[in-house]
Amino acid sequence: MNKEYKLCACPLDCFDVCSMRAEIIDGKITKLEGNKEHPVTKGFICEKGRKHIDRMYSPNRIKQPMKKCDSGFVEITWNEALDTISEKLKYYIENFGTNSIAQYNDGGAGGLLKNVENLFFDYLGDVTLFKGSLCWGAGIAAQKSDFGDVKGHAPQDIENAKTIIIWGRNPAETNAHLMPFLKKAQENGSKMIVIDPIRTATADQSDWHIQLRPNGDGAFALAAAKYMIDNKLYDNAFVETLTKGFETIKGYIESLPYEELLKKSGTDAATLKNFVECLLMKPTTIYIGFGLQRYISGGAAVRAIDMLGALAGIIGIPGGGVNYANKVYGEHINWAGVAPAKQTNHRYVVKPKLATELTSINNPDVKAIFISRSNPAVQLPNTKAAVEAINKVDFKVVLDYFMTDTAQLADIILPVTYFMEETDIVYSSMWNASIFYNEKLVERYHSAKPEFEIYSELAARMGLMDFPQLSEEQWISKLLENVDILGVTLDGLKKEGCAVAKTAAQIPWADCRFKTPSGKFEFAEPEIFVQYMTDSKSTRKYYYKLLTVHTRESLHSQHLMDTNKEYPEVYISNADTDLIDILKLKEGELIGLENQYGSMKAVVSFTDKVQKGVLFMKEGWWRKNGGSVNVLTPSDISDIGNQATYNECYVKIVKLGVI
Ligand SMILES: Nc1nc2c(c(=O)[nH]1)N[C@H]1C(S)=C(S)[C@@H](COP(=O)(O)OP(=O)(O)OC[C@H]3O[C@@H](n4cnc5c(=O)[nH]c(N)nc54)[C@H](O)[C@@H]3O)O[C@H]1N2
Ligand SMILES: Nc1nc2c(c(=O)[nH]1)N[C@H]1C(S)=C(S)[C@@H](COP(=O)(O)OP(=O)(O)OC[C@H]3O[C@@H](n4cnc5c(=O)[nH]c(N)nc54)[C@H](O)[C@@H]3O)O[C@H]1N2
Ligand code: SF4
Ligand SMILES: [Mo]
Repeated sequence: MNKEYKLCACPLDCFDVCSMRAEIIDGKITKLEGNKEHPVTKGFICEKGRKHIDRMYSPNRIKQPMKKCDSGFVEITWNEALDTISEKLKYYIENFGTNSIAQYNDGGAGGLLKNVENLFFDYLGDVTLFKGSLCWGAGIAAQKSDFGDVKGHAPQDIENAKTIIIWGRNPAETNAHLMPFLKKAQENGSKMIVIDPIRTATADQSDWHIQLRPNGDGAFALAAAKYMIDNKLYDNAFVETLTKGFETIKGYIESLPYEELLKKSGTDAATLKNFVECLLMKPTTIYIGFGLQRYISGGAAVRAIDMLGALAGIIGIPGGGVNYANKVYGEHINWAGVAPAKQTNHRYVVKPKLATELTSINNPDVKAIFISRSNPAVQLPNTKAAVEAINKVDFKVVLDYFMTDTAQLADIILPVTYFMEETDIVYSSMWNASIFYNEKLVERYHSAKPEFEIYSELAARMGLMDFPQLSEEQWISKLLENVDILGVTLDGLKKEGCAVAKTAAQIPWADCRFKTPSGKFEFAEPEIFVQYMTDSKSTRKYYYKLLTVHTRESLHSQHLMDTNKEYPEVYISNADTDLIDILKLKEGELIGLENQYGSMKAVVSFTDKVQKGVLFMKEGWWRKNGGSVNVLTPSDISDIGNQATYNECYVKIVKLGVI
């Protein structure tokens, strides 16, 4: 028996990106556990991490490329699959131009070499790509406007904070390794406040849960700013020397009536006063999540919170910061060194609007679409229309491990390798500055191939002579050529398995050199906040507000594949007495949810975690299990950043079987 241990990292689209230790017996992974030596993830992995073994060895994985025929999918050889794809591409390009080819992907796996697929399309020419975000776009655009970039404090720095504000974020479910840092800070006397319309598992661990109305955050932050300005409580030194645009925003905020702001946020004057007092118990750190920016005014909400950070003078100090995400490595990857000589000029469809825009772009129409590292048939908003739009495309290629709802739409499915079957670099955390060398640990499953190999073979078939034909080791060393600036070397990574960027700012903006055009923190112009002052009810047709949240059981749709429940739960406030007294809804009852985008069935679960009129559901349910909640969500975008607005969702509750 040959037994060995190797390090690897979990590449799921999760804040944590855990360092793991794999036990390998006779070439088979027998156990995955946390690497105790890692400074952030410290030896603990979640259930999804442990499930990697089952998923990698699952008999349900796709073994061979598959082609859709009248009778369903049939297995074909790689040669047949790649020949068919290249012939189709050549035909479409010749007859309709390169713009008729579209590429859609997302964060389904965090490997560096996964992105070689993007390069293929750059070499192909001016194709159709997707811009905007299902995830974090409004907040990213907001922080770029205010600070010039998106930087987070090192995870450990939270322990320096006296006050911790977790705003629209639910780390107990989505960022498990933030929780021990929070707990330690609380044990040392820090006060933790959670602002969320749902009393989440994180709120349960807080010292104070402020339950705002959904989308009440911008108004609440403006009210807090007004309170600080009116009472001259703001950090004058910071504002005077390090900010731009204060006088204009001050005049606007002074003109806003408290009553209206408090009404819109669903809170009261005492809460506001108490909140500002806590905010000023410095150092204070704010952690913003992604739920609160999935609204039309999502960018404005984040800009209002950034503004509070500036007014409170908590920027650039230990235990401070307005943390949204942490972009460390991306800009240092040497894509320029492998890019095609000719600059490409792609055509873009706004990703959250795929449902309505994919079919409306023409000259040329999209004839072929490649979908990878994503499950848009479940995860895109307005999925009924999105699936129809994807179905209208002549030729669809999906790269995945499993027969997902999206793979079902494909004409050809290409099976990809699991991360333990390939060598790659992983640095996909949106929170900590870790980077990992993931060595190939086991043989590939049947005929599965890594993306870089698939696209290298396609490039050769397409006659893209300049496309770099490199081995995975060569790709990695080429792409990491410039990361030594972060104190990381490939040799060191190979030896140690992981590293943390040394020069990545532990305390962002401590040097007071913001990356905005003015070099200062830039307050938003009043116009961006005006939407809080206009009544959005006119566009609202249905009464119940439906929020969707991420859940610890699954990374989006991935781990809900094997759920044996027939329908998802919808959580309904037990303060909604009309539903109980008049509609006679009962716990466990199957009901219908409906709006202008679609309808679905869900099982009633009453809860005291939300206020009257607010429902919530977990995202990621497959169609075979009654999903996806996205049949009900709008394909609109936020004010800035082209962000999907999943939480702008109102529904009607339908009692089934009753007319
Ligand atoms: N286990 C697990 N972990 C994950 C993921 C997963 O699917 N599963 N997904 C990963 C990804 S891709 C992402 S983007 C992150 C997301 O991480 P989070 O941002 O932590 O999670 P979300 O569930 O998107 O939203 C966070 C909270 O926003 C709240 N919210 C909704 N509307 C409002 C509002 O108007 N105001 C306020 N204040 N709060 C509001 C929701 O109630 C929810 O509790 O998690 C990552 N981690
Ligand atoms: N209603 C609602 N909808 C949401 C959200 C919400 O809060 N509410 N959240 C949104 C957010 S934040 C995000 S980030 C998106 C996520 O949207 P997606 O990224 O589309 O979601 P996943 O379900 O993670 O799908 C990833 C797919 O990639 C596959 N995969 C994994 N590894 C690899 C690989 O190495 N190569 C290839 N080719 N495929 C691989 C998996 O098997 C899986 O099918 O969903 C969004 N959708
Ligand atoms: S899903 Fe997140 S918490 Fe779980 S093992 Fe992977 S990185 Fe760690
Ligand atoms: Mo996300």
